[in-house]
Parts: sequence; C-alpha cells; structure tokens
Amino acid sequence: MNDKLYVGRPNIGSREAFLARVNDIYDRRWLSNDGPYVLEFEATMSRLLGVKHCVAMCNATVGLEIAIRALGLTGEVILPSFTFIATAHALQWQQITPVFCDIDPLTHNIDPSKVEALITPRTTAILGVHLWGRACNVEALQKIADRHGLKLLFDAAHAFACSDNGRMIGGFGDAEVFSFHATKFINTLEGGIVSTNNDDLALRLRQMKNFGFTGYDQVESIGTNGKMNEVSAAMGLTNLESLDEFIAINRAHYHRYRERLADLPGLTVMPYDETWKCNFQYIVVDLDSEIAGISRDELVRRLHEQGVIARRYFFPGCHRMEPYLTLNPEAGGNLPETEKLVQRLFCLPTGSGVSVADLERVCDLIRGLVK
Ligand code: T4K
Repeated sequence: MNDKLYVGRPNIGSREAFLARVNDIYDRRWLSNDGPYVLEFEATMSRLLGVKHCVAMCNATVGLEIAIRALGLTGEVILPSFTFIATAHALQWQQITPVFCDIDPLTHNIDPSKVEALITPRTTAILGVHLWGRACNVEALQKIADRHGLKLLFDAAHAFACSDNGRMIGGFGDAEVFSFHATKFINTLEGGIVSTNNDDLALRLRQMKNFGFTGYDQVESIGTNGKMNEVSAAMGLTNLESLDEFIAINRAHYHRYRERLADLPGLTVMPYDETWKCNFQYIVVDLDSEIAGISRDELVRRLHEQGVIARRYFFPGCHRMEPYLTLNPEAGGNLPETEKLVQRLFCLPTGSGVSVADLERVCDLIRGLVK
C-alpha cells in the first residue's frame, strides 16, 4: 500500500515534538474539554488568521453543523454543488434544504451573479466554499447577503493559510469553517475550527460544542459534543511548526507539475494566483478529453493501475448524490458549469509525502497517456 501515491497523503511534522507533547498530556491527565493544547491551538489560529475567535471542533463537518445552528439558519441555504458532500450534508442533517447554485468556470467557486435568482422567502443564508483554497468572491456575496438580510457562512475547509488579496481567509462573512482532517494541508488527525469576529456567536459556538453547558450543572440551550481533544491539538501545534516547509514543498510541486505538463494538448494544471497567500494543497488538472485523446476517467483509471491514486474531486457533484438526487432530480439543469467541470477535473498527489522522483514518475506516466 505504501508504494502507492495518494492524493491526501498527510503532511506530518516532527515526530519528536509530537511525542513530547503526548508525554505532557500523559503527565497532565487532561485529555479533552478545553485542555491547554486546545487553548494554545485556538490562540495560535486566531493570530495566524487575524480573527478574534477560533473555536476548535472535532472535525469541520460538525463545525459546519454547529455554525449553521448557532447562526439560527432554517429553511433554505444557497451553496455550490461543486464541493465535498459534507457541505450539503451539514445543512440537510438539520432539515435545511440545500439549494445548489452554479459555479464560475474560472474560479470553480459559487457564481455570485447566479445567487439572487435562487433567493426565496425561505432563504436564510449563503454558504460559500473557498474551493482548493481559492477565495470566493467574498465582496459580491457579502453585498447580496446584506441586500437580502441573509447570513453569510464560508466552508474554508481547503483554505487554511490562504488569503483573498491582502486579507487572510478566516474573518469573512459571519463565520468560516476550516478542516484539519488528516488529508488537509495542516492536520490535527481529525479536527476543525470555526472562526468569527462576532463575540456573541463565538460564545454560542463554545456552548453548543459542549452540550449547551454554561457552567457546572447548567445547560441553557441545546448542544452537542463537538470538542477537539488534546492529542489532536498536539498534532496541530506540531504540524504548524512545519507550516512554511509544507507550503514550500507544495509550491515547488505545483511549479514542477505546471512545467512538466505545460505542453500537453488539452491538459491544464489549474493556476493559483501567487499574489495571494496560498497553500497549494491541491494539484487540480482540467482535461479536455477530445483534444487530449483520452477521457478523464480512462486517464485516472490508468494512473490507478500504476499505483497513482489520482482523485476525481468533486465528482459527480452533490446534486447527483443522495439524498439530493432523489429530492431534486432536475437540479443539474440549473448547473451547466458544474455539470461540465465534474467531467473534466481530477487531482494529483502532492504534499510532503510525495518526493520529486515520485512527481517525475507521475508526470512521465501522464505524458505517456496524453497524445
Ligand atoms: N468541506 C469541504 C470542502 C471538504 O473538502 C471537507 C473534507 C469537509 C467540508 C469536511 O471536513 P472534515 O469533517 O473531514 O474535517 C477526504 C477527507 O476525508 C475529507 O476530509 C476531505 N474533505 C475530502 C476532500 O477528502 P475522501 O472520501 O476522499 O477520503 P479517503 O478516505 O478516500 O482519503 C483520501 C485519500 O487520502 C486516500 O486516497 C488515501 C489518503 N489518506 C487518507 C487518510 C485518512 C492517507 O494517505 N492517510 C490517511 O490517514 O475524503
């Protein structure tokens, strides 16, 4: 298994630093419930993102669910279909209808010009996704939200250490939700944070992730268990010590992929705007199969045969997965750009688990498959 190359292979920092922290956890016997490492992780995140509050969670899906609840969302919420299924599930799980909006084919993010037509009296929010770490058109979405009295939430699962122009992602809208899952650029094994500049919202998030407790034996509202544990925070703090190194590796891999695959007909490695801060976490390839002489799925299949586990993120789009397909089988009719893109894109392995030699092998394989 280990000789295979996976998209999503974790970046891991110093073993010694992590184990030293785990030793501390043993000594302290403080394992969860706002332990010292979780508090340090939250404070570090607030500083890095330039945001007032970062509330650590057990994962981003639960973080989204809690943020949605803490913001009082109901009815319908507008979001892209071109995202990981968790974005839609976090709404549907709470009986809120996800209303899928088409994307901008250049940015792959929700297209603000298509949002207003989807607003109904039941709409309570827009949920943007900063896909691949590239910021949504935050300004346009905020204007629409303000005009219609809607909340604005961002799924920033991919966007840690990324910026929109000069501002770090983390302080936009009412709140933003980051993932630190194993496959993410910085991981806490499993984990996430919700970031916000709103004091009241931060307090509600903190209470909701801890069963609604407001003090010993005192529960004032419904809550769940969304807490991050100490080992996760220890992993996060350790990995953050290698943040610059991980970005440098990702950036170098990205440039090498762009260089080696530049001349292939019908194939483009998606560009990042390097005037913005960027984690280069995903190497996203757009394939025009007619020009390339091979279909996307055949190319991915042939790579898998050679042990390169490329991924068709985010195929086939949430609207074609259940329960959304059954609830609205016609949704695809309003999502022409999404429908096109899900047939064309795939992701290649990168990160600190991929060596330069691995990367050259992946490029050689692709060069041999595309005419
Ligand atoms: N919103 C967005 C936009 C997201 O992308 C995600 C998560 C979320 C919300 C929710 O965040 P969390 O609740 O997870 O914090 C994976 C991840 O499980 C998922 O977290 C991530 N997005 C998504 C993009 O990728 P799958 O279904 O592709 O997982 P899986 O098991 O196929 O793993 C992916 C690859 O990673 C495998 O090829 C092997 C490799 N891998 C994985 C793990 C866990 C490793 O090499 N080592 C590992 O420990 O969803």
